[in-house]
Formats: sequence, C-alpha cells, structure tokens
Amino acid sequence: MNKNLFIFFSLFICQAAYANQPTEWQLGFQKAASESMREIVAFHDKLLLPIIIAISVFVLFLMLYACVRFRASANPIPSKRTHNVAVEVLWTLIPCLILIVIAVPSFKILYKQDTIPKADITIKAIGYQWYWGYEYPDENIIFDSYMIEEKDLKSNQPRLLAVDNEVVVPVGKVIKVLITANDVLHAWALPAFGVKRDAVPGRINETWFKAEEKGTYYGQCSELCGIKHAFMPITVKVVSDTEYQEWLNEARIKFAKEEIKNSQLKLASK
Ligand SMILES: [Cu+2]
Repeated sequence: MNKNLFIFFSLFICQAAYANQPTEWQLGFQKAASESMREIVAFHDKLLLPIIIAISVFVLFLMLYACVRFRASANPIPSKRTHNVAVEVLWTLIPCLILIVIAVPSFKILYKQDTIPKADITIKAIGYQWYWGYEYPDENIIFDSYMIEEKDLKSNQPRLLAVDNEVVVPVGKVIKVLITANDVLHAWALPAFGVKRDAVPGRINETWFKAEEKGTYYGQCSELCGIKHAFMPITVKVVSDTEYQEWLNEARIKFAKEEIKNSQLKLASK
C-alpha cells in the first residue's frame, strides 16, 4: 500500500535531484550539467510551462462555460450568430503574440548553442549500426564504444546505458563534438548537457558542451537507426585535468590509430 501511495504521489511531485541518467518515474529533465541545459530547463519551466497551463485552464473554462451557458434546456431557440469580428481578431492576434513571446528567448538559446566557442578539446563521434566510434583527432586516439550486455554489468553500471569504452573529457573545458555516421542516420544525444545532433553519413555536424561537474553522464542514440537502435548508448566520463592527462597517456597507447601503430612497428623493426 505504502509503495503504491509513493508511486501515486511521485507522479505529481517534481523530484529535486536526478542522477545523470534516467530514473524511475522521472517526469522532468535530467539534472542539468552545463549552462546550455540550465537555459533549456529555465526556458521550459519559467516560460513554456506557465503558458501551457494558462492556455489549458482557459480552454477548459471556455468549454465548461459554453456547456452550461448555451445548454439546450436554457436556450429553446438557438442563436443564429455566425461571425464576431472582434473575437476573430482576438483569437488570431493573441496566439501570434504568444508565439513571438516564445520565439525570442527560444532563438536566443538556439543561436547560443550553435555558436561554438574556441574549443579546448575536439572529439569526433561516428555512428555505426549499432555502436558509436570515437576519435580524438589531436591525440591520434580512436576507439569503439559498445554497450555492456546485461549479464556482464558491474553493480554501479546502469542497464542499457553503460559502455565498454567511455568518452573521457576534463571538467570545465569546451568540448567540441564532430558528429557523423557511417551507414544510416543516428543522433548523438546527452540530455544532461543539452546536446543532441543528428549523425548523417557523408556530412559532419558540430556541437559543443562544457561540463560543470565531474561524473558519468549517459545518453542514447536518438534517431531510429535499425533493430538495435536502443542498444547503442553514449557514456561520457567527466574527470579532473590530471585524471584526463593520465587517461590520455594510457589511451594514446591502447587506442592508437592503426597507421601510428604501424609506423611504430616499422621503426622498431629497423
Ligand atoms: Cu539509433
């Protein structure tokens, strides 16, 4: 009974803090971990939600009012009115004004997301059926990132979200992400950073984020790409500068690009 009550109430109560991944009975957004996402959440909570609620309440009131005021029993002779210029002007103008009020901050946020600041680190994400491949072009690092099967999960790893090779980035740095695909359309999305871009074969899309807190952040492919679309998650690990350098040192060897490995082998054999 208590559990049912909890579930019932949690449907209506907005939970204050989310992890960096979806949670059970979640209704709102994940906790924002970047400035862009904070702006998106504020735009939704402070502008869209009040407008949605006001319009819904107003329409409900109009429907109830019309049902009572113009019911058949109180109006034996129905009105024959068909037009009312004042009302028609109002119901055209007011929605236009509402749309303009929404458009201005919306475009502001969109343009801000679209303008990529000077990048500290560039990574490239390539969508494949059905996993993600990553490159750090400046570091000559390349690796694939597969979902971990349920039977192989460790206790702290979430189902359908954890991957074998995570993307590692330092905290507080501008990360530019180049996104493309090798076969069909995919989309690289990380809700906590407010990032989502289509991965299109033969084309490179760009986006960026600046993580504000250390932690592990989970996202998923967000463009229906085939039978295993649900099984190509995205994991980004945000770490401190020194931890990132340590990871880089290991990754440069472990995930070295083939041609570099070959050239090293050639050098070694000489
Ligand atoms: Cu997909």
